[in-house]
Amino acid sequence: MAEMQPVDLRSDTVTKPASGMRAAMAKAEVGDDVFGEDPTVNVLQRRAAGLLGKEAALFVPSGTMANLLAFLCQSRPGDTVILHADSHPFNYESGGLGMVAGVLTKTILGDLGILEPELVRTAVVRNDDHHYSHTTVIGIENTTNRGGGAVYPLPTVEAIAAIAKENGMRLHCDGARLFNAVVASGTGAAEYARHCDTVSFCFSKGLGAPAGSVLVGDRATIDRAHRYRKMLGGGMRQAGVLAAAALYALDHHIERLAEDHLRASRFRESLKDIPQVEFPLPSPTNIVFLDVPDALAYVGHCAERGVFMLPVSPTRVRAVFHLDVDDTGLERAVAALRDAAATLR
Ligand code: TLP
Repeated sequence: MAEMQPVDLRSDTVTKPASGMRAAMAKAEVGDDVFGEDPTVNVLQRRAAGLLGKEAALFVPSGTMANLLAFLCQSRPGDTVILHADSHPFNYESGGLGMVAGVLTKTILGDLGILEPELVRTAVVRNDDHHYSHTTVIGIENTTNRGGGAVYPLPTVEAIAAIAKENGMRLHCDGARLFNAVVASGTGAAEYARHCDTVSFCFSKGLGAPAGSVLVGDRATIDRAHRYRKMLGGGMRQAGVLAAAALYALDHHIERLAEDHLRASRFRESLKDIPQVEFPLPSPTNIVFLDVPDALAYVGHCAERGVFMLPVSPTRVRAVFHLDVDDTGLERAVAALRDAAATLR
C-alpha cells in the first residue's frame, strides 16, 4: 500500500496547531501570568468573559482543571453535587471531585447525557435535618461526550437553572465542546451561559489549540478559582504563548466546526449499510459512536488500515471528527472501516 497519512479519530484533542496558529504563538507578547502580567492571557480572559457575557474568566491548563475549580469554588467538602451518570467529571477526571473537592456526587440519568430536569428536582435535598449533605452544585455538559455529542436544548438548560435557583444552588456547564453546540444549534454561547453561574470551555478540542481551557463566571467566583488554580499548581507564568493559540482559535476555528459535523454525518451515512456496525446514538455534532461485536478487535483491524478510533466499552467504539481530518481523511476512514468490518464476520 502506498504511504498514507493515518487518520486519527480517537479524539478532537489530537489536533496539532495549524501554521497560522504557530505563527501567532511565536509572536505572542508574554509576561508572568502568576503576577497577572501576561498581556495575551489578559486579552484572552477578557475576550472569553465577553463572549459568554460574564464578568471574569480564568485561563487554565485543562478542561479537567476548569471543572474541578468550578466545583471547588462553589461547594464545600461534604456537600453533594448533581451530575449525569455519563458526565465527564464523574467518569474521566480521576476522582478529583472526591479526592480534591471532597464532595459527594449524586449521579442521575437522562437520554443522551442530558439531565432530565424532573430527576434533578428529586435529587436535590433541601432539608435542615443534619443527617443530610447539602446539594450545592448541578453540573451539565454541552455538548455531551458520552451522549454522542448531543446538544442541550435551551429550554432544558432553563428548567435546570430554575431548579438550581429555587434551591439556592449553583449551575456549572462543562462546555468543553460548547462551540460545537453553538454552531450546531445556532444558539449563542452567551445565551447558554446566561442560565449558568460558571461555564468552562476548551481550546484544545475542536478549536484546535495545543492546550488550555477557560472558566468564566462572576468576579468573586473567578477570584476564588484563581486562588485554587495556584494551589493546584496550575499557575502557568508565560502562558501568553498558549493564550495566543486560543485567541487564534476563537478567530479562525469556530465556524469551521460545521465541517466536522458534516463529515461526522457523512461518515455515518456511508457506513449505515454495514451489517456488523450499528449507530446507537444520533450524532448531531462531531462525535460518532459505533456498536460492533468486538470493539477491541475492530479498532485493531482499523488501526492496521491506518485509522485510529477509541474503544469505550467491549462493544462500543468512538470516532471524533476535527480539523485535522479533511475529505480525503473521511474517505480513507470509510474505506478502512468497511474493509475491517469484513473481518468481523
Ligand atoms: N475529554 C477527552 C477524554 O478525557 C475522554 C476526550 O477525548 O473526549 N469535559 C469533557 C466533556 C471532555 O470531553 C473532556 C475531555 C474534558 C472535560 C477534560 O478536558 P481535558 O482533557 O482538557 O482535561
